[in-house]
Order: sequence, then structure tokens, then C-alpha cells
Amino acid sequence: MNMLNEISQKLQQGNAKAVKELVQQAVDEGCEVTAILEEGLMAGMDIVGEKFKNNEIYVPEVLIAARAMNAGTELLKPLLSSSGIKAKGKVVLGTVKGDMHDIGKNLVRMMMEGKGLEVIDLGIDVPSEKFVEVAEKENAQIIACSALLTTTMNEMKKIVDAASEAGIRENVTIMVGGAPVTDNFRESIGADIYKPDAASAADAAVQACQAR
Ligand code: B1M
Repeated sequence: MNMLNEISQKLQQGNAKAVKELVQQAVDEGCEVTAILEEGLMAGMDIVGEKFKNNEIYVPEVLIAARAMNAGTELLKPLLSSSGIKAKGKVVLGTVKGDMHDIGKNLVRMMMEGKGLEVIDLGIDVPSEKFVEVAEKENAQIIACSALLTTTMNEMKKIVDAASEAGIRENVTIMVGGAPVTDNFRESIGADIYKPDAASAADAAVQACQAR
């Protein structure tokens, strides 16, 4: 098995220690940083994302794999910035105001980072104005918001309205998700993308960034 394949395999198994060692070894042996990232780490996370989408694995496995991914990307970060590789796009992510649920949101972040996006994670209980303020300041292509409560999902409409009021609506794709959210709901509030799970949210975010 080649080393990049081995990195992908160990990531899928959630073996952070092995991933870290293999990534270091690959760097030391002169392997290209982009290859380590794309053919090793991201390839592994893609498989994890697919399995998660198909209910072949569950939240704990994804979190463990994501931790292994982080162990690898931490090592590569300084090399990536010095090699001038740009992120595929910038996302401002958060759980909406009044909502403290963040497990799904964190999965979305990990999957997005696994796809090469830069994610600014605002955390939980984020007011609509904050999403818009940060997206504007950071020139983000995407605002991604998560809600787990039927009582807080209406905050998403406030985010769409706040983006319009700030004059940035045309410049930003607004993505919504979380257990109570549906595509009908997305349409009713004028948001752009609804995805039911973290893996498809990450795919859609990359596509949206590429389309801009
Ligand atoms: Co809360 N809670 N909770 N809870 N909680 C639910 C959501 C609930 C369905 C439980 C129930 O009654 N059966 C219910 C909501 C009912 C409703 O509104 N219809 C509920 C309630 C009522 C509450 C409280 C009000 C309880 C109380 O205090 N009386 C309270 C509210 C606090 C608040 O937020 N203000 C509360 C509190 C909590 C805890 C703090 C204890 C804890 C959260 C811990 C944390 O997140 N750090 C908690 C938990 C764990 C749950 C359940 C059990 C699990 C949620 C979860 O993490 N699922 C949940 C019941 C359930 O779902 N079985 C429940 C796993 C996670 C991976 O899934 O977040 O859906 P999820 O994310 C998915 C997709 O939705 C999607 O991707 C992920 C998978 O790939 N996704 C996106 C998520 N965000 C996305 C964004 C996208 C795209 C996809 O694009 C931007």
C-alpha cells in the first residue's frame, strides 16, 4: 500500500497517532503537500463522509476520524500557507441564536475543512447580525447556519433579511441545515441551499464557491 493510501486508511480508522506519523514521514520523504492533503487526508475524509451519509458509520466514528484529520492538517498548515495554496472558499458557520446544539454544526465544519474550505466557526447562539457582520468583514462566499429546534429555525430568516439589509445578499450564498430544517422551509425564507447532512453540505459549499 502506498503511503497516501495508508494515510487515508488510518484516517478512516480514526488513528490520529498513525496519521500524524505518516503525514510527517510523507513530508520528510519529499511528498507534495497537496498530494498528502488531497490523496491522503481528504480522500480518507471523503470515504468517511460517504459512509456517514449512507448510515454505515455514526457520529462517534466521524468525530474520531475528524480528530485524526485535524492531527494531519495541523502538521500541513504551515507548509500549505508557505506553498501559496489557497482555500477553495471561505465559510462563516454557526448555530443560530437561542440554540445550543453544536454536534451537527461541528460535523459540518469538519467535513467542510476536509474539503479544503476555510471555515470561520462562530459557535453557538449566534445572532443574525453576527453572521452577516463577519461574512462581510471576511469576504466569505458562504454563510452556513445550523438549527436543531423548531423554535430557533426562524432565526435563519433573520439572517437572510440581515444580509439583504447589509447589501451583501448577492455576494453570499446562504446555506441552512439541521434536523427540523427542510428544503420547503429553505425556499420559504429565501435561503439558497438546504442539505440534510454534513457531507452533502460540504460538497454543496465547494460547488457554490466554485460557481462564484
Ligand atoms: Co436537545 N433537543 N435540547 N440537546 N437534543 C433535540 C434537538 C430534540 C429533537 C430532542 C427531542 O425532544 N426529541 C428537541 C427539539 C425538539 C424540537 O424543537 N422539535 C430538543 C430540545 C427540546 C432541547 C431543549 C429545549 C431541552 C430542554 O432544555 N428542555 C434544550 C435546548 C437548549 C438550546 O439549544 N437552547 C436542549 C439541549 C440539548 C443538550 C444541551 C442537552 C444537547 C446538545 C449538546 C450539544 O449539541 N453540544 C442536546 C442533544 C444532544 C439533543 C439530541 C439528543 C441530539 C442532537 C444531535 O447532536 N444529533 C436531539 C434529539 C435527536 O436528534 N435525537 C435533541 C446528532 C447530530 C449529528 O445531528 O445536529 O441533526 P444534527 O446534525 C445533522 C444534520 O441535521 C445536519 O448534519 C448533521 C449530520 O450530518 N446538519 C446540517 C446540521 N446542521 C447543518 C447545517 C447545514 C447542513 C446540514 O448547512 C449549514
